Order: sequence, then structure tokens, then C-alpha cells
Amino acid sequence: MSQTNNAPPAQARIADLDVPVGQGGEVQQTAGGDVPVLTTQQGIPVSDDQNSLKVGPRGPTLLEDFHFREKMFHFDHERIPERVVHARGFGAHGYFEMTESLADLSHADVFQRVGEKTPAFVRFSTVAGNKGSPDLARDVRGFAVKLYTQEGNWDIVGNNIPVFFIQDAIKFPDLIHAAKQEPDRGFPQAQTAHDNFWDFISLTPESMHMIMWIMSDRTIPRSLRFIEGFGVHTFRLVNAEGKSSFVKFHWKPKLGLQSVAWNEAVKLNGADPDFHRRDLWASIQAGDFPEWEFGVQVFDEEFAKSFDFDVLDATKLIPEELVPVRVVGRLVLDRVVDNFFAETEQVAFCTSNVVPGIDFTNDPLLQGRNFSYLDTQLKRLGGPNFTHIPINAPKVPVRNFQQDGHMAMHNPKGRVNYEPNGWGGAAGGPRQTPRGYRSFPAEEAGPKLRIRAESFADHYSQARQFFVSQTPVEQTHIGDALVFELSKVETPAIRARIVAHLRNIDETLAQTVAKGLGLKDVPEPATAARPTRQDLPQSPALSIALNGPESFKGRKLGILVTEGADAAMVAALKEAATGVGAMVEFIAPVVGGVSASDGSVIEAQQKVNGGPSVLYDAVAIVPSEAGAKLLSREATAKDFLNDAFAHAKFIAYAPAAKLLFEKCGLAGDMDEGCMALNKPVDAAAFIKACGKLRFWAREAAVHAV
Ligand code: HDD
Repeated sequence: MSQTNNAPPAQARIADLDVPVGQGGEVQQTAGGDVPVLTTQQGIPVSDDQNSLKVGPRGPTLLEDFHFREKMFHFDHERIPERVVHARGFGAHGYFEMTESLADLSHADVFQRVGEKTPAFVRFSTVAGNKGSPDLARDVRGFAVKLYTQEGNWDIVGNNIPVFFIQDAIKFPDLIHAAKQEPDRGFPQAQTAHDNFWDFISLTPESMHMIMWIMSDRTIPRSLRFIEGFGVHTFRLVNAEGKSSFVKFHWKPKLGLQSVAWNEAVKLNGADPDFHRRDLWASIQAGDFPEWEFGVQVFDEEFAKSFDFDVLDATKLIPEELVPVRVVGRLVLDRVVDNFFAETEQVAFCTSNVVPGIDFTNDPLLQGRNFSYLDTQLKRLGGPNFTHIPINAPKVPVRNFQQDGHMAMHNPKGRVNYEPNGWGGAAGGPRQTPRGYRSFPAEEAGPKLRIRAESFADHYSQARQFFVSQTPVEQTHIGDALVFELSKVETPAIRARIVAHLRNIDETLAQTVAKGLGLKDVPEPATAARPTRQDLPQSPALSIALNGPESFKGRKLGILVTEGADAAMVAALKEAATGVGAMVEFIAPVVGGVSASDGSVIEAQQKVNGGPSVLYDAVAIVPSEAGAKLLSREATAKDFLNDAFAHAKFIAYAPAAKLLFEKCGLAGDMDEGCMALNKPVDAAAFIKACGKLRFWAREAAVHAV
């Protein structure tokens, strides 16, 4: 008798093993009770999902195995093309609500009723990186909002920066090619610190304003909950009388603005590449719902004519000090997705999705976008019926004579599929209505030309305005970022061309960058399309530091503890932090936690080598005497303190932790941002200080280069 014949059937072997599977330690189960039956896509019950159908236990697999073939076929086709830009994103559901009616300016249904909730879906994204790229890449953040209004879907497909790199959509493919991986080598991933990007930028002076923004800390946000959103373009609002006003859309985070330091971002990308999505997921799951104010900057034709810049030029903004942002609504994200692919991946935003009462302007970037978004969805989602996918489907009835196509889900009944038809009444199907969308009848005339308007020609005045509106710390960060990025550029001529542009923006910045790059000869200023640069007034609204929060709410405190940690101090820290609405995480030598001084167990969320201080906004170090000795021999604990110190974080420490400062060589450098925890009331004082987020005064002291 052969060995094969003696072997028990594979099915029996699996069952006999009784292996624990899954986190809950459940064992291998078969259907029954409330455990549903596994089926094929055709609904056929499956008896064995562990083994393919073979000729004997060691023979070839049979083509007849329809279950195997279907399973493999489906797996092989799981991927859809990632977005050509904004591939990495994270979405959440919520609602939009007016706090003030805009009925005087627009007849859009969504603006009419104060307090009524309109369902919303928001997808945040980075632009350049592929789907698997890290969250803390220095990049613009997409801020795309879909509002499921009672008059159809309105998409505001914006960014966290109110201006853009280019003025005409025809340059978009070039911009993106230059920014993404270089085509021969396929790298670098998710970063602009390479020759192609800066070569393109150095030859595209209209991008200079945006360059100031992307070199600022706006592109390394602490969390998606702390970013602003902007519709960027000038749109139109049209009211019931047909009167049109111009408008720019704004989202302002309730928690204020906050970013991380560049060195922190670099380390975060290793420590937790999902830092932003995890943060959004966790805060929504914890019931701490992120919220933004919805604001509008409204202005008329007269203002547009008198304004120094063209309101159709997406490389310019309208300073909030000139046209204040009127807050009229709010956006709250209160529900995570059920399925990432179905919702976040398949959501399709189109700038062309506007509702009655909202209209476009002639901004040549917006006009081009209106083509691109619809077009890209066809490629990405595979057919013209992507609006049948639940995340894209309006929450109002859809009735028209469009039919068929790949994956058609909603197919009209009845005989009639054309219009006009003579069937009459309901049998004739849907008909147009005077209440339907009407384009604003703007008068347009002129010769056909490929030309850039003269009014778009000033590329430096607003770039300078942005720079001079930053606090000194922020200005330093912009200089540092430029030096960092350009130091990765291999071609000296490209570095020099950028410095030549900077000389038209700010001489000190240009000299700082030239010095930082070790440029021997500082180039002449670049030739400007419009030679006179205006010295515009400072705009405090452009600074993150001036628009940060005053409290530690929504932030995260990391408390490093060891065996024997002072229980009363730990409790006081936790209470003070959670009391202002902050989150707390414990880091310990082992994730199982430690026994505190009173014998209670402090459960840890991170083991010390997996919980570096970059994950936290502020840190406290509370070891026992023996624990401090242990930590001072542990490299990752020393990194924890060294990084928190270098990133200008507020650091609270129990007396025993002084040893760690000594071992890190920091004992002589301790400043007011390092706060001793002698008695429990010190914890409250520490959390209050953390409201300022960072002890920026330290930064200059820790950087010599
Ligand atoms: Fe774009 C995606 C924002 C200019 C073409 N864009 C995309 C997304 C955001 C923006 C947030 C991601 C949407 C999502 O989460 O699915 N894009 C902007 C902003 C711009 C801008 C604020 C300038 C003001 N974009 C722009 C131009 C073009 C495009 C000039 C082309 C003419 N953008 C696209 C696209 C994408 C896209 C190729 C890729 C995936 C998608 O649309 O759905 O159509």
C-alpha cells in the first residue's frame, strides 16, 4: 500500500490541528449558528477553502476547480489604477451645516437653511507620492469635499494651500511629470527634492508664490485635523434674481493650525508612515470629531477690477485682511469608512460637479480641471457608470436617458429612452425644468488666442508678501527647506536659477539660501515678466504660528514610564491632559506595561523602541530611580529625549529623569521648555504650557548648521 493512500485527507488534518486563528484566539470554524456560509461569487456554498481540487493528494490541480479559478481571477484583478496625482489619500464621512444663510448671494439649496445637515464625504491626500508613500512627505495636502445636496452633488476639490503652481491647465502634465519620480530611474518617491522638479520650477516663475507655501511648514502638517482648506479658484455665486458675485471658499480648522518640524517629519515617515490616517481614524473613533468652519470671501466685479492682481489667476490669493472671510457654516467628520476601497479609493471628485446657484469663472486652471476630473474617472473606475457606485451616487433621485455601459447598476424601466417623446406624463420619462441648473450668462467675446493675460504677469509680489508675513521661526524654516531641497539637486545651474528668483522675493532669504548651498557666486536676480515688484503689507492670516491654538486640545501627550513610576504624578498628568481634550499614550520598556509606585498597572500603548517622541506633541518622562538607570542605558530612550529636545517640544520630567538628560548631554542646556515634575500640580502647569505647542526659543540653540 502506498504512503499516499495511508495519509489522512487534508481536510481532516486542518480540522484536527484546531489552530487558533484571528486576534480573538478563535479556532478554525465551520458555518453554523451565526457563522455565515462561505460562498462563491455565484452564491454556491463552499465546502473546502483550504485546498484546491487535485488528482489525488499530490497530483496536478484540475482546471475544473471553478472555486479556485474564480477566487484567483478575482484576486488578480483587485487593483484599479491609482490616481495620477493625489494617489495617497484618506477619507471620512460627516456633515455640512450652515450657521448663517447665504440666500442673499446664492440660490444653492445647500446654503438656504441654517442648521440643516447635508451629508458630506471628505478625502485628504498628498499629491506626488504613490498610494503606498508615507504621510509626512513634504507636499501639498488635497482637501476634497463632496456635499450630497438636495440638488445633486457639489464637489469642492481644494488643497490646504490657497494658490497653485501654474496659471494654465495646459502646464499641469509638465508640472506633475517634473514633480513625480524621474522616468528613467523611478525615484525619488513622494518628494520634490530632485533635479526635475526644481528645473521645471526654476523655469516657471509663476510658481514662485506657491514655492514659498510649499517650503513653509504648511506642507508638513501635524495632522489632517489641523489644516486649512481652500477652493483656490474664484467661483461665482448666483442668487435667485440672477445676480452674480465672486467667491473664494475656505475651510478653517476649529483646532487651529499646527505643523511638525522637518526633521520630525523625516523620522515620522519611518516611525509611522500612516501617521496622518491613523490620527484621523483614531480621533473619529474616539468621538473627538474634527471640525472646520466654512467661510467665504465674497467680492464683486468692481473689487475684481480694482484689485492689484487678476482674480482669475490661481497663483494669487486675496488677503483676508482685504476681503475678510465670512464664516457661514461648518463641516464635521464623524464617521470612518466601512471599507477603504469602496469609499476612499472609489470616490470620484470632479470640479465640474456644481449645483444651481454656484458657477465657474474663466480661470484657465479651473476650466482645464473641469475636463480632467471627469476624464480621469473613466480610466480609474473603468466606465461611465462610476456615479452608480454608492459613494459617488447623489442622495437625490437620478433620472435621465443615459443607459448601458460597463457595470450599469440602475437601469430605467419602460419603453422610452429618448426625448423629446410623445408618450406624455410619467410614461414619457423625466423632463427638463426651469428650476434646473442654468449657467450664468456672462458675456464673452474676443479673438481666439494662445496667450497669457498681461494681468497674470506679477510673479513675485505675493511670494514676498507670504514670506514677510511669517514669524522669524517660520522664515527660518522656509530657508532651511529650500537649502535642504536644493542640496539634493545635483545640477548647480538649477540651484543658481532658484536663488536668482529668490532675489526677486527677499534679498535676505536669497543670501541665506545661497550661503546654505555654499554658492560661490550669487547670481543676478532673475529677469521678471513684470519688473516692478510691489511691497504688499504683511498678512497675519498667512502664518501658521499666528493662527495656532492656545490650548493642548486635540494633541497627544506621550508619557515614558518605567516600573515604579510615581503613580500620583502619572495620574495628574493624565488628568490634566485629558481635561483639556488631549490624548495620552504610555510608552514603557515592555508593551504589557509597568507596575506604578502604588502597585497599580499602567498599560502601555507603545514599547519604547516603537514609540519615539516624534509621535507626540509633548512628552513627559516619569521613571523611578531604577527605571531612570535602565532608560539611560537604552539608546531608543535616549533618542526619545534627544529628539523631543531637538524638535523644541515641551518636556516634563520627574526628578529621577535628570539622569537621562545627563546621559544625553542635555543637562547643561535645559531651558524653560523642560519642566520639572516635583508635585502633582506641576502637571497642570506643564499641560498649560503645552498649549503653545512648541518651545521655539530652543530651536536656534540646537542648530549650528
Ligand atoms: Fe487636481 C485630483 C486638487 C489642479 C487634475 N486634485 C485632485 C485631488 C485634489 C486636487 C484634492 C484629489 C481628489 C480625490 O481625493 O480624489 N488639483 C487640485 C487643486 C488644483 C488642482 C486644488 C489647483 C487649484 N488638478 C489640477 C489641474 C489638473 C488636475 C490643473 C488638470 C488639468 N487632479 C487632477 C486629476 C485628478 C486630480 C488628474 C487625479 C485623480 C482625480 O483627479 O480624481 O484629474
